[in-house]
Amino acid sequence: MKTPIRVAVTGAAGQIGYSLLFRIASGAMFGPEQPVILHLIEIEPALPALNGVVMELQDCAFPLLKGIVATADLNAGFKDVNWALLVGSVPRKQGMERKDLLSINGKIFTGQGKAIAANAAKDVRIFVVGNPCNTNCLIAMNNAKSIPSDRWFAMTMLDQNRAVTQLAMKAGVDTTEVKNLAIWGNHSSTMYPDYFNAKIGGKPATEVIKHEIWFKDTFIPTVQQRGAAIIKARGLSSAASAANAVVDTVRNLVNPTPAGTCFSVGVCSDGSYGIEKGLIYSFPIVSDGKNWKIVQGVEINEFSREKMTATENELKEEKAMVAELL
Ligand code: NAX
Repeated sequence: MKTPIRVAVTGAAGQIGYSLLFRIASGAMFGPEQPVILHLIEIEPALPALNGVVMELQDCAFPLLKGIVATADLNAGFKDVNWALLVGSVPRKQGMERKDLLSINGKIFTGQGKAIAANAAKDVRIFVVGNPCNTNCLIAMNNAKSIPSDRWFAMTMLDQNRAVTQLAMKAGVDTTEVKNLAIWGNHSSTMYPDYFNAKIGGKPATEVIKHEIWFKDTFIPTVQQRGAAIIKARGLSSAASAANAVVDTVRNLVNPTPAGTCFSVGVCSDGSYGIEKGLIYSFPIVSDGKNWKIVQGVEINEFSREKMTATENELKEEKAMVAELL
């Protein structure tokens, strides 16, 4: 049996946590041979609810689950962890400006960044889900300078999965036929699902779906507004699909990417495609199971460039709003 890896999840008593933890413990994230110890981190008032989640995890008798730490203490929570999945954050309330949300959540992520740097395992990788996830990731990364910048990630896989399904449904094919649908930029309504470079059954998506107006007027807005549509229908934000995207992202990072394909995740920009260095920006990525790189040479037409710049500008604005936390 392999040595267990330690996986911290913040906001563990929340909606996403309730779907995510059981999938990690079942082996869906790290595979059927990899035991795990879960570190569940919550704020003090949520500890009783978290205790209920712990009891349910125990009641699954998962063979791969070798221990549970449930705590509101960040030092204990991040002690020796190999992965930190930062899901918990404060949701936007009515009347709250984006700046207010950035500032409230920003303070959470300065503290968590520092605690991760002080306590986590040498190989720790950090994946931010709590919104605004790109900028929260930027804040945590800048408060944990001892951890290399290639270990920080922000989630755009839910956007990718949403986009893949929309293309598959329109083309009348299985989702497995859709490849290389990259999300560029911020996880917000400005993110850009790059249909020009997507393939359906090995052919350019724009050759299979010969309907330029559909891509611009239906596809992009549907993907960009999907989160809001789910809130409207369910009265709650996406949770199971978000947890699924967390599993997909980590699995994509810890396994070699199949040849000729890529996946989307927010990473620290190295200036590729002219995107400002240091921003947490979603690119098409490939992994060898240990290291990842940004796919180079993707064709960028005028329309794509305009969209990529718009979402980059939003990230620059967010960065400026939290400048004092960096
Ligand atoms: P919930 O409100 O159900 O749960 C959040 C949990 O975080 C709560 O239990 C709360 O007590 C806890 N929490 C708050 N502050 C904390 C702190 N400082 N330390 C530890 N825990 C803390 O939200 P849920 O639906 O689970 O969503 C969690 C986050 O994911 C939200 O910020 C949400 O906006 C974000 N999402 C991000 C997505 C993405 O694609 N990047 C998609 C889904 C989701 O909207």
